[in-house]
Amino acid sequence: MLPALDALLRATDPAIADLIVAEEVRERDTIRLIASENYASSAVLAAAGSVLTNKYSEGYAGKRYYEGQQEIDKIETLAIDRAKALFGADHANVQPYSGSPANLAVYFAFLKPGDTVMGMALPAGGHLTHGWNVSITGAYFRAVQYGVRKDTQRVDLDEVRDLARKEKPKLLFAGGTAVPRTIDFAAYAEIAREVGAIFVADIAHISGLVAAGVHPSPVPVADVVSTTTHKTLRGPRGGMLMCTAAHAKAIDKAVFPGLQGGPHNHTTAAIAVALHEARTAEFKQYAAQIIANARAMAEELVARGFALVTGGTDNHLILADVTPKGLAGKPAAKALDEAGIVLNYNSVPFDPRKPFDPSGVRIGTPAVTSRGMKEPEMRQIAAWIDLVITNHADAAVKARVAGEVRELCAKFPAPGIIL
Ligand code: DSN
Repeated sequence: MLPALDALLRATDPAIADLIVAEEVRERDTIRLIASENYASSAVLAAAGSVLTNKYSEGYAGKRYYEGQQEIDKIETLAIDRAKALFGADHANVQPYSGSPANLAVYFAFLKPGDTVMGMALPAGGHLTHGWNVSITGAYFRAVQYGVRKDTQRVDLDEVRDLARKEKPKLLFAGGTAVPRTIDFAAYAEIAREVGAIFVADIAHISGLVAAGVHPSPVPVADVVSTTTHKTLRGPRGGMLMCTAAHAKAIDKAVFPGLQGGPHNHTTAAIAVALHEARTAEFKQYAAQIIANARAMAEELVARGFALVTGGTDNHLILADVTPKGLAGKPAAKALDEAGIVLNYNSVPFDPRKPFDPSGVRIGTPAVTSRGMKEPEMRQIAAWIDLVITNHADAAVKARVAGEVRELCAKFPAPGIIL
């Protein structure tokens, strides 16, 4: 935190000030490989921590339910215009509080309870809000789930088409949280068109890659595109919906007043800043490097005997079955955390183990790439992962790796961390 801000906070609440600094130290001194996390820039953090948090503004620019919107209208309009320009969308709504509310608004815009939604099953790499049974989307709607093929561990679009023809969903979701391969949005769009479904591309994980042109964009083919703003896009925690002009009214009405009250204006401003940053040549290089880094890490892990889902990656994430290394995903993640390498345990497709104690770990490169790390560092990190998993019970090995991790981190300053 900036020293002046730290002093202000500390004077009122030293307990929280200490905890924030401790978290900053953790983010500075560890290798963060959680595929959905990143380092927001100081500019994004400044907007997110501003007086905009004070303002209520239910409604949309020019049509609000509270006065005093002179600056808020301009901020939200700027964010919308930047989203439309960056992604080439007809319409953007920047008010969803995050990805799950954004997706819920899509349901509210197009479905009635009991209608059919089709999405990728969570254990195959989908998201809770794509109709998984424990989510409201699986409880209040009739959810049909597709998975991946056992032999390739990839989505079989012929199977998706057959299921869609049989089940006639009103909404078809593509995307997920553990999909290491390029998503063929055009093929999903064709299936949705054939069965009369609204096609929703959830690009939460890959929106930075899409914005930079290093992953095909669903915008030309999807009815609705849903995203978070804090993953590869590197903005604040938030959500965004983009859609064709034909669906603009339904989407806006579903977000407000359908699902949410006042938008979080500090977040809207920070999203606008992130969208501004994402237009730069530097960001395009960053996005390309995320993928180059993931590939380098995947190659090194394969060489070291890890079983990667689909055999590798096309994007920012790797899903590795660690059981061939003699350990399950959860103890592997815990041992790595002790060694300063932070990731999450994750189910792999057809996992014989339970979701709370699965076979795999998920590894993402967005955050380490934001620090400027490149292929040699990825190979080093893969070597540490191997060493720690192989010696997971050895406290000395974990302590030694944690020290080496700190030394590496010191050479690659993290955006937004001021200590
Ligand atoms: N929790 C996010 C992730 O880690 O992928 C998805 O919502």
